[in-house]
Amino acid sequence: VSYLTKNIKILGSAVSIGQPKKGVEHTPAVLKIEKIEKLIDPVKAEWVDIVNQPQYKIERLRQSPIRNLLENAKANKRIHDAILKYADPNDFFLNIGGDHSIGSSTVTALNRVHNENLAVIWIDAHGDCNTPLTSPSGNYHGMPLAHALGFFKEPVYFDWGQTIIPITSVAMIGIRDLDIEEKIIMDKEGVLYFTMNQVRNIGMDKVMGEIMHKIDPYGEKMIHVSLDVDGFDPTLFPGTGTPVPGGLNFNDYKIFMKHIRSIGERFVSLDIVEVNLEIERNITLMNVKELLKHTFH
Ligand code: 4U7
Ligand code: MN
Ligand code: MN
Ligand code: MN
Repeated sequence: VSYLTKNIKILGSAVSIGQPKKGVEHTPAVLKIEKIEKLIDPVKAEWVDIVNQPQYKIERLRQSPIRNLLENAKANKRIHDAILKYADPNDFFLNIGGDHSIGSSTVTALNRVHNENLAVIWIDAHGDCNTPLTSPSGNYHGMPLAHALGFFKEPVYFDWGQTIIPITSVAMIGIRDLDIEEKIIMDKEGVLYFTMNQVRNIGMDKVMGEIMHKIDPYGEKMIHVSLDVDGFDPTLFPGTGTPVPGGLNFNDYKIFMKHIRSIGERFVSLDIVEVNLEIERNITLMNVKELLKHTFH
């Protein structure tokens, strides 16, 4: 059975506090005006809600190595609670960001929805595995995977009972910009990642074969894809806050989707994040729609 037979619930996460560039919080509203649900499936796809971030002002004095720690924690709690409220294990759940700071709550909440049986494929130019102590920027969007994997804890602020994703259930594709200390953590903890060079050398087909074998050896896990559009080449998605040259193209994505399609109804959810239409609108919006076509048709 295909995931395409399911109802598709779309949640917007209008969040930009995970990084300093404004604009990315408006993407859910723009995509709602553009009626992407019609493009996805005129009958089975619908928006359930758009979660807004709390009021904030850029900190003048940092109280934590995480910029806007409290606001990030609040935004993530709202998203976490919205997913537990709206997500049904029988539906497909689509999260529209927002910056990638929402990834820690989408992944952990969906893991709860699916009885702690979620495996995650994280498409990104970056590792998103900084801890507050290694982060060169203090921007939480560079830390959500580290958080979801339990590489650090913020129990006082992120008090929504984050369930930790086992490291054996996670794989990354498209990596080409890791910070030095971030890479040390990833290698020490044994994060499975495929760099852009590896994708070019062995091809997406082989990459996905190895990933599925590693994260879901018995073919029983529910699969979530967290897709940071900066994993793609910036010529395709120029509207993103942290572009890095030399990324994925739509041919790679087609091969990726061929593998995802073969897991059928166990493909349960997708994040699309880091789309900033105020940085560039025409090409980026066109390719967001292209991405949705390749994913849902
Ligand atoms: B994204 C960075 F230092 N590693 O931590 C950091 F290079 O969600 C970038 O993948 C993080 O876009 C990018 O700030 C986070 C930086
Ligand atoms: Mn990211
Ligand atoms: Mn990124
Ligand atoms: Mn980014």
